[in-house]
Amino acid sequence: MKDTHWIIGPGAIGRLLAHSLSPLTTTTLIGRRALPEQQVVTTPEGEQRLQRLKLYTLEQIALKANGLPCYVHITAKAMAAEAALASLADVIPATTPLVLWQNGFLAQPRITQAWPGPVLCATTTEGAYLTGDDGVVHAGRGHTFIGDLNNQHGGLAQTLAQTLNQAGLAATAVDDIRSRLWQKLAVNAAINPLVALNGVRNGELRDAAYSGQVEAVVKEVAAIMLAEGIQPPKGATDENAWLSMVWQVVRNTANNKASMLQDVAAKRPTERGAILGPLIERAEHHGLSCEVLNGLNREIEALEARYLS
Ligand code: KPL
Repeated sequence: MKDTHWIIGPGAIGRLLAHSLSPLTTTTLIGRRALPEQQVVTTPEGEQRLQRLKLYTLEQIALKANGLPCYVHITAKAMAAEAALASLADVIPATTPLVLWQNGFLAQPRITQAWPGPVLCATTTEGAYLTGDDGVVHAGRGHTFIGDLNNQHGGLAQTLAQTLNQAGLAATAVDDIRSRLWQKLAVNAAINPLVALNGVRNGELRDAAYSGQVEAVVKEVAAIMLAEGIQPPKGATDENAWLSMVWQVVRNTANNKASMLQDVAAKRPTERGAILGPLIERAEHHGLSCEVLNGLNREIEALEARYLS
């Protein structure tokens, strides 16, 4: 029997997953509003593929779903992940494996603690963006790491990684997903708020006007990571390792409009609560200075208030 995957959150990663998994699994993409079933994915090589996806709204899924899912992928944004799960909680058994695809470190520990079934977390460098209600561009191939915060579901993570690999999305099951989520969060904290506040692409952070601010954020982040026992990917523990990792991502993504900049431009709530929130909370817990992070959080909050109110 084919695996059954439900994906809740038809954003860029949700649709990329649906396009990739649909040919080899029974996949349903679930959103709040109806979307056209004919969907186009543009591959990193520029080829356009038309595919009929199974798309349901939250109201339809309870009535129309034929069988229960083997996995529920939650690809809604960090602030919406718990609400997305709550909207399915009466439809799926509480033993259903979940896969959380959020940035930051907010939804993951909360859902891991609250959900009785297995909760896998995924962190991905796949690049994708939407081009409207019926299109997603797979802008760059990346890699996805999968694991659970308590290292209890290694076999399940392996099985899912195998399925993703077969679907054309490179994936590896890991036993250090917590560190990997924090490492990504550290990079996001150094890049996203500054580019969102200044309306610049990632590469512009190298300009003299911003580079000092990047360094000031990384200084606070590095101290928090040290206190939390999170090492930068290359294994060093000094501040320079975090800084060089951030500059490397800035270089690699120089032309990107970071997700927080895109959120601000589209007048959507940002992921500041999932990115800056856990860092500030941990800094306060360890009695560390987080003036710069707090300042950025307040500025983004004020910016959001101008368009959300
Ligand atoms: O993950 C990203 C994002 O945009 O959220 C970075 C690494 C900053 C690349 O743009």
